[in-house]
Amino acid sequence: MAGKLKFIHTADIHLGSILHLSCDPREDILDLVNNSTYYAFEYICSFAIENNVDFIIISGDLYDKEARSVRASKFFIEQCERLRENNIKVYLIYGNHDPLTKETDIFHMPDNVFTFDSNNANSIDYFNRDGELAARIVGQSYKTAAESRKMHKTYVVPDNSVYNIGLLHTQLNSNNKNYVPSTSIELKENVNIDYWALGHIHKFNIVNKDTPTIVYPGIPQGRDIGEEGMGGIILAEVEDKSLINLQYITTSLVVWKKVEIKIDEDKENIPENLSDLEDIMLKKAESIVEEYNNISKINGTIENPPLKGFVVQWIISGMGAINDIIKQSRDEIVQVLTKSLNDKLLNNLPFILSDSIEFKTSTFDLNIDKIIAENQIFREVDKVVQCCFRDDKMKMDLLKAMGDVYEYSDDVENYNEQKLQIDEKELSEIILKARQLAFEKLLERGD
Ligand SMILES: [Mn+2]
Repeated sequence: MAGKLKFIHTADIHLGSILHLSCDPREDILDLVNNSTYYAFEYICSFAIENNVDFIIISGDLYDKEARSVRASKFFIEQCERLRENNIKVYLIYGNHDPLTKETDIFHMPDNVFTFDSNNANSIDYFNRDGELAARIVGQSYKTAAESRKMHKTYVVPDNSVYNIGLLHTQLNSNNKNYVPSTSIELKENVNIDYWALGHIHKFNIVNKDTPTIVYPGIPQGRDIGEEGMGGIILAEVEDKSLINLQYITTSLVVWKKVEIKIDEDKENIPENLSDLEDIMLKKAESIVEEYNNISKINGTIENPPLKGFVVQWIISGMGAINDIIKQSRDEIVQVLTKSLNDKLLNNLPFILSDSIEFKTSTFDLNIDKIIAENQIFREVDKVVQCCFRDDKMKMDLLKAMGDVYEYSDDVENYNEQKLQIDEKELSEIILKARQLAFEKLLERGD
């Protein structure tokens, strides 16, 4: 039936990038660290075949680097061959991480793969398996890593007699002009487009539910703690030119998770030593797995979700006497505790990999507002802290004092790989942590 259509919308696969762990991973986990982005894409293709979709659209950043690796290119082609055997087409634009600078590919692309040009926007007709015109796909690739062209304004389709899909790698509704600046209003102005398949933002987001549907699928496999949570793709179904189903399908093999434990939250169970603390962490790990099992039961449509495990970054905070133990040998405790947790949790399915443990505990009840109000010395320290927040020059001096390894940046896409990035939020956290440390030291002195 001409009016029926089923497709997958994905983006930001970043083939070839590895998982950026803080720890040295155990050998049996190395394969996942190096290959999860590949496995996630392989899963997407298997899912497409099992669900008999018409086509897959990829809205940019298929590859991680401008210099596409030979291995990633070969892998992509092999997967597309599988799709070809199953009569599934692939429509693809390139983004800021894999711009189309040269018009040549390293290998021959199979004939079921359609790549959009970087000079002009093009519209491609999709004919379904009965040979009927069933959709049009319009798109344009990046030519360079930064693109200020408002490509979407040149997306033209002849009419709205079929379902029209626009592929756009864009930073929507933002002041940043480097990534095809667009607004929801501009997208809606193109009345012939029914579905805007966006890419670039690595988080799943339905920007507009009604027509036109505007969606970011997010990254299928997160690569660091900044890409926390279950990554996935969109499965869309269309009947008689209207979207009848839009489903988020999780595709991550490894899920990143920040977990905070407040040691003074459960007053009956404040840990007295490291064994107590480890017990609390183990219980928490159990609840992560339980929560996941419950979710997959609810969404139980997929038989074999690819998830293998979680990478957890622990934050231990709150007040308790255990802080005296922690203070004395923080680094050694992190090492011993991490190893012990990994020995117990890394062999399970899904596994829990404890990647890092950060202690933010204190011995005293640091009611900071109260201390500042009551004591002149603390007030003076806080004045300096407040200056750091207000005075940009002081802030930058502070950053300089922390060492050359850091660089201030709030653009996650466009950074110097030689340096560690610090944004406003992290810098504020460091300043507040410094204040806490100073207060603790002062309180230790007693008077
Ligand atoms: Mn991306």
